[in-house]
Amino acid sequence: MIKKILIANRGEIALRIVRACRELGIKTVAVYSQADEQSLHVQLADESVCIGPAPSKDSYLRPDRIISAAEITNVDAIHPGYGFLSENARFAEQCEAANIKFIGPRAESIRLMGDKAQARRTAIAAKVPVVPGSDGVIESESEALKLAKKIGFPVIIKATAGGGGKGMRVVYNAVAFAREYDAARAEAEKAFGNGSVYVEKYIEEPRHIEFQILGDQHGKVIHLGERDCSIQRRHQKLIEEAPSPFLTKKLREQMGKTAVRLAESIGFQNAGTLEFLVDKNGNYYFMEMNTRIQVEHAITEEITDVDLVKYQILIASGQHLDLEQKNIQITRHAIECRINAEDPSRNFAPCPGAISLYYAPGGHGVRIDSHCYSGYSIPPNYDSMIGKVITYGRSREVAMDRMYRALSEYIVRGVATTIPFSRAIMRDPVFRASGATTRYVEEFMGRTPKEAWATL
Ligand code: MV4
Repeated sequence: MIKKILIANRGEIALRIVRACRELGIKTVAVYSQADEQSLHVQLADESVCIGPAPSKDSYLRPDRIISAAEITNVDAIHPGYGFLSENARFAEQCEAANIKFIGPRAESIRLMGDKAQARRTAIAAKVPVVPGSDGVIESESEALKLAKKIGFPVIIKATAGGGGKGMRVVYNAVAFAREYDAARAEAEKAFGNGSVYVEKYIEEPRHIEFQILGDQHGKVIHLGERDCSIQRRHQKLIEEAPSPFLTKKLREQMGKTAVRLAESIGFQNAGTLEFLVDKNGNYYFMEMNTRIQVEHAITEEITDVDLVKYQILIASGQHLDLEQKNIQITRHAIECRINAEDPSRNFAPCPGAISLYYAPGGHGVRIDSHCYSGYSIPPNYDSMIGKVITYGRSREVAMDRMYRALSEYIVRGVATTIPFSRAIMRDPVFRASGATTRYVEEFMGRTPKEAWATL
């Protein structure tokens, strides 16, 4: 049994993990950088260890320091949260080598899914639909162009080591191809130290729909429905909801089965997410798999009443998954708005600094996952998320109206936030009619001046 866990993360997810541990009767150890001495996760954990100076590369990204902290405090397991070392296969191996459980998938699964071209091949082998494209890495520009002509323009060039849209280029015709191919390679080389790319048919205005899965160490895999994450800006998700207003019951069942089949085919253990693009005709294509708990996991928890972080811990301790697919019922609708210290009217520029006054909303159907409080200072070294507002209810309409109400009572003074932006979207007729594709934010900003937000 796991008795004590080190949380290799910060911010709201560190708190989220402390909460799951408390309910399971497990002791917690927080690690923190010098910039995070005042953080709530340090206050709320049973013990804490400083692991270095503010920059992530000298603290939260240092496997050696984290494992030393784990050894000193004698923990049984490490929970990596999201970001930082959560999808670092080497770190997972180092934990196991130090006889500390890594709360996540086996290193082999992390490595496999971390390579996008290999993930694609694995999907094809499991008869999971993928976007038409290359079978693996492309070695030369002429080979790439030949393939682009075969699958038909527009095409998208992607970095094998990619993620977050880096090293990605959309190409509309053969004339532009050479330039974009070189640009994608150079960008990938710079960002990941790996310039290899592959080519796919470009799906225009898709929806981003992802399935949550849980797999135990005994071969059982279930899914917990989908999340619609189409509302993004520059590959940063801003608003997510579950279930997707776009999926039919039939499509949901089909995609869920597909997600489980792919996870089973690699013997996947713990919590994971399979991302799909869905086109306007309801064709779906596997994109990539995230082998960690995600920021937006809470909306799945609220529609299924399954505590995903608790299950991550129970699975890592070797327990059999006591959930059956047929008992996973979705009876509610949930929406999440990520609230960032960013100024939407200044191109979403980050605004770190001191929060002079903080008051979080509450009431029926509202969940706040945040590490902030009055007097807390947001360090400039990490992401700018202040917290997540999750609202839920018996219909999408109720969840949207509740979100509008909750955002109206959220007080964050001292820094600019995305609260007014998210609030305006809750009243936007296009969003309310569930018409959001991945181009939505750009389109919304183009037709809605900031002065109009408060009057929507
Ligand atoms: C695509 C695509 C269209 N066609 N692939 C963006 C990040 C990475 N996870 C995959 N991405 C895309 N891949 C094909 N073949 C469009 C995107 C895309 C996107 C996907 C999900 C959410 C927002 C997006 C915004 C721009 C592009």
